[in-house]
Amino acid sequence: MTLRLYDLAGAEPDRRFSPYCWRIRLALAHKNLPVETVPWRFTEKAEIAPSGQESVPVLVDGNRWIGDSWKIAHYLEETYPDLPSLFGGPIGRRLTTYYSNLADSLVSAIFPFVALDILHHVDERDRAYFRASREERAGSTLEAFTADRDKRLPSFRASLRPLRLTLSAQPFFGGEHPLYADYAVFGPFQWARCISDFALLDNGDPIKVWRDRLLDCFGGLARAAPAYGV
Ligand SMILES: N[C@@H](CCC(=O)N[C@@H](CS)C(=O)NCC(=O)O)C(=O)O
Repeated sequence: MTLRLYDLAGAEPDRRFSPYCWRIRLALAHKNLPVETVPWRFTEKAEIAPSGQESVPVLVDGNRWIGDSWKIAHYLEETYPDLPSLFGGPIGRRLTTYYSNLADSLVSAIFPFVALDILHHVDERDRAYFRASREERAGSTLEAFTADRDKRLPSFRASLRPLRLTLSAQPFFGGEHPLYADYAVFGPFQWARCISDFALLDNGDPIKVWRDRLLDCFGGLARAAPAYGV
């Protein structure tokens, strides 16, 4: 049976821009599991109510509804143990907790660069909700929040040093081949390029080289999505 994934979409139904959904899109591809993605908007809470939560990704597998990217990754590993492992074994699974948390922090670090670009892409129905909820979180207007992003870019790039050093030494966090740790960290960078023409990464940065490698995985699944050339 084909799985169903509720996936955040903008005004254009094929502009998919959730950092958390991208992790799961690649995790499903890693396990060779076919999936039907359903474009979902922020305010369509009723559609995912059976999952018991108000955010995506939400995966539907038969009569099971699973929400939260980390829980979904575990669900996939436990339910489909004979398909390629997302973690590379029990120790890898523990280590991946760190990458998942790191990826969540990256979402927070990247948000002040792309917040206004997101507003410009969200569906009309979501616009007021997105602005109000994110401005409350930011404590300012989205315009003020993103205004000095050029000035903040060098320190953001410098903060990525541990990722850069790792990816200078090996093609993926998983080693020679990508694992869930790669998909988790890739999510925020893919989110940014799907929604914003702001160049977060410098050309030649090993992180960008790794990101582009992941864009080409699974027949170019992530590269095929509408995005900016940054
Ligand atoms: N911890 C969750 C976070 C999911 C999340 O925050 N998703 C966002 C989209 S990127 C969302 O659906 N937000 C709903 C809202 O803001 O109302 C996960 O890992 O799945």
